[in-house]
This record gives sequence, C-alpha cells and structure tokens, in this order.
Amino acid sequence: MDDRRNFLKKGALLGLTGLFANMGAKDKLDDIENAATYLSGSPAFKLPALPYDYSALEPFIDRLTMEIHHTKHHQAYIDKLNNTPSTNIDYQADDQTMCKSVDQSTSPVIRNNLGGYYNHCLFWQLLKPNPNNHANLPSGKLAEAINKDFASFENFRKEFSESSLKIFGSGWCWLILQGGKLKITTTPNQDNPLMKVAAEQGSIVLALDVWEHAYYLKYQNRRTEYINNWWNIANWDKAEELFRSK
Ligand code: MN3
Repeated sequence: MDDRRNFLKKGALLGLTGLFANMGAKDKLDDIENAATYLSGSPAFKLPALPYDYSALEPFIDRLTMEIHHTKHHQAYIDKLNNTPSTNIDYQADDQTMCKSVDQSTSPVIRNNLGGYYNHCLFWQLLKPNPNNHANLPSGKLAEAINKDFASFENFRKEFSESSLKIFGSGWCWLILQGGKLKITTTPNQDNPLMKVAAEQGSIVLALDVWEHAYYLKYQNRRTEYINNWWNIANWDKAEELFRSK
C-alpha cells in the first residue's frame, strides 16, 4: 500500500515538475494529464500509437488487418491486464523487467496478456513501410553478426522463415541475442524470450507475430506468403538499435 502511495505521489510530482519546466502548451497539457492519471490511479497499461498509418504497410499488410490488430487485439490484452491485479508481477516496473519476472507461478491470464501487451508494442516498432518495395536488408553491426552466426543473410532468412512456418497454432518467431550470439527461437501463445518460462531466453532483436489474426484477412491460411512478404517490411534500423543496446 505504501509503495503504491509513494508511486502515486512520485508520479504527481514528476508531472508537476515537468509542468513548470516545459514552456510549450502541448507539453503542459500532457504533463497535467500524466499527473492526473497517476493521482486517479488510471490504467497502468496503455495502447501505444503506431509510428505509421494503418495503411502504411500495404501492400504487404493491409489496412484493415493493422487496424483490427492494433485497436482490437492489442487493446484487448491491455484491457485484460489493467483489470487483473498482479500477483507476482510488479506493474510499476518497466516492461522488460515485468516480462523477465514471468515464471511458472505467474497466473496464465497475466502471462498471456502481459506478453500480448509487450510483444505487440515491440512488433509495431519492428515494422517499417516499404510501399515501393525496395530491397530491405540489415546493415552495420547486425548484418555482420548475422553473417557470422548464420553464415549468410540468405541462410538466416531461410532458417527464420522455416521456424516461423513450423509454429503449431499461435505464437511468435524471434531473433534473440543469447550470450553474445544470435539465435532463432519460437514461443507459443504470447510468451516471449524475456520470460523465465521460455525454452530459450535472451534479448530480443527481431519479432514476427504468426498468430492468424496478424494475417488471416489478407492471406487466409497462406502463412508462407505472409512470412515472405513480411521480409519487405522488417524494420532493420530498429533491430540494429535493439542489437546495439545489448
Ligand atoms: Mn498479434
């Protein structure tokens, strides 16, 4: 209880500090809103805005799929999480720390919805519009590491696609960094490699959602085609950023 109270107080003070420090009217409004949110105990988890329009990933992912995926599916995980008091997860911790706390004792509803919340926040950032279908390849340090750990980009692409295709039912395919080495791994449902329940743990570099809700409207049962098209819109800049931050 005390922790919660301190958290609220800290949030309100941060909001007010920001209010006086920032001169822009928009900033002030945001700060007032943030302070009010902390004081009222409003939902801890919020749907992030997409960094592009719903139609921006066309022709590879269609507008309607993106809109439903974001406003219905992602929102549903967030609503469920906000309505479920945590047992062994500290909702005041940062997102990665929360995911790393998920173990076998975590209730399935929190495990699934925390994963659903976090995985999608990351997934949106790991997609990038490419309307003119330019060649889309990693560069820099990440490209070097992929060549080193998978022999070539083509080989990596083949292995990642095969792993994505092999997931039975709903799940995710990941490129992770584990002990300084890149590795491809998959998780069922909304688990991710940060969680203690994952077969392979590591920091996330790249993520692919292979739930049917991610592609069914456009591709129906053709998961292979969805995966092949996803390579055109994988955001290698963001992947490189995640890779370098480890
Ligand atoms: Mn999804």
